[in-house]
Amino acid sequence: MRQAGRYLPEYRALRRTAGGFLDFCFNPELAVEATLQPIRRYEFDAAILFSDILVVPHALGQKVWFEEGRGPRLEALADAADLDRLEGEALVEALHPVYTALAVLSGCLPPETALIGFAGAPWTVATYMLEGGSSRDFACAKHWMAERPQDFARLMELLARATFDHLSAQVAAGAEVLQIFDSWAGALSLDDMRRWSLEPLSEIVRRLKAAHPDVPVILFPRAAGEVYRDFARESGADALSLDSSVDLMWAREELQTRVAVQGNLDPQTLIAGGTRLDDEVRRILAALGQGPFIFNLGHGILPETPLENVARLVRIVRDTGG
Ligand code: 1CP
Repeated sequence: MRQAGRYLPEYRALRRTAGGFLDFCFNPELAVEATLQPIRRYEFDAAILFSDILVVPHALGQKVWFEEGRGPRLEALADAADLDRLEGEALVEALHPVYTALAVLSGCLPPETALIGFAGAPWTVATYMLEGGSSRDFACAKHWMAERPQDFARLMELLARATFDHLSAQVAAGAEVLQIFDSWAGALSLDDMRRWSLEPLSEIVRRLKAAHPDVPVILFPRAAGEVYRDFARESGADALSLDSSVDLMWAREELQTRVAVQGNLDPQTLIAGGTRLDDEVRRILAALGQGPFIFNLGHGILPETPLENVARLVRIVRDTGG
């Protein structure tokens, strides 16, 4: 999940020099440095590009900014006229600093460290565009889905194309693996999850596989519950990222027989540390370590995570998992 984040003192120092968060994301030199910081400290097996899922709405022409302590803010889309103003054609041009950062990274990371590019899934990005920021109930997004189905479908199509274009350009710039975050998949009913998370993501994977057959794609339909099984069967993804609620034995039988799985340590357990952390890591490795598996957290690392617990985690995984 998020590696650089706010738990590293060197990240917080860099962040102070960067100005606004989007200026940070669009400054290739700083984005490269933020990507490399956790790799230098912990020698993880993979580096995830420092960027954000909300660079896409920004590149489409929506106003996006980040407020200290409040997270992302957007000028929410109000009607079809706002949709008409979004500009999909200029996306890749607008995001070229992101691709510059990837090109630099692919030249300077050690060959054994995989470089992961990413994007938000259409549904998750749409929630921010329609709500104007984070949300607890997704009332505006669900209102569009139910009351203005044609406009909603048009937005989702625009985002599916934008997601594909952005990911494809990341591969051209040097990304070796792609991950798509559907962080709010779990807010949908099971039917809507299939329609608005699984379907668009499967179509994006199909197009990515046609364009870049050798680039593995990881999907993270967070809190998708039993729909994870449909993702394993139908999405065409190489790997699924599991949130912390997914049962390990169920994942082994229903998912890992078809795709690689990634996850799913609870970020709170990493904060707790000690033998509780050791036991939980060993439990995850015992359940999933025999099949195709990427050790990871079940969601983003929290800012208050003690640095020594991360070092401890890496040590146990390497000692236990080989
Ligand atoms: O570790 C890294 O820094 C990797 C880059 C990365 C990634 C993969 C960032 C940097 N953000 C993301 C993905 C992301 N961004 C997701 C999907 C994964 C997830 O569920 O966490 C989402 C939903 C966002 C949107 C976003 N951006 C939020 C979440 C708000 C909410 O609704 O809960 C926040 C707080 C941001 C800002 C952000 N993005 C990244 C960082 C390091 C930060 C913190 C900014 C800071 O320095 O203050």
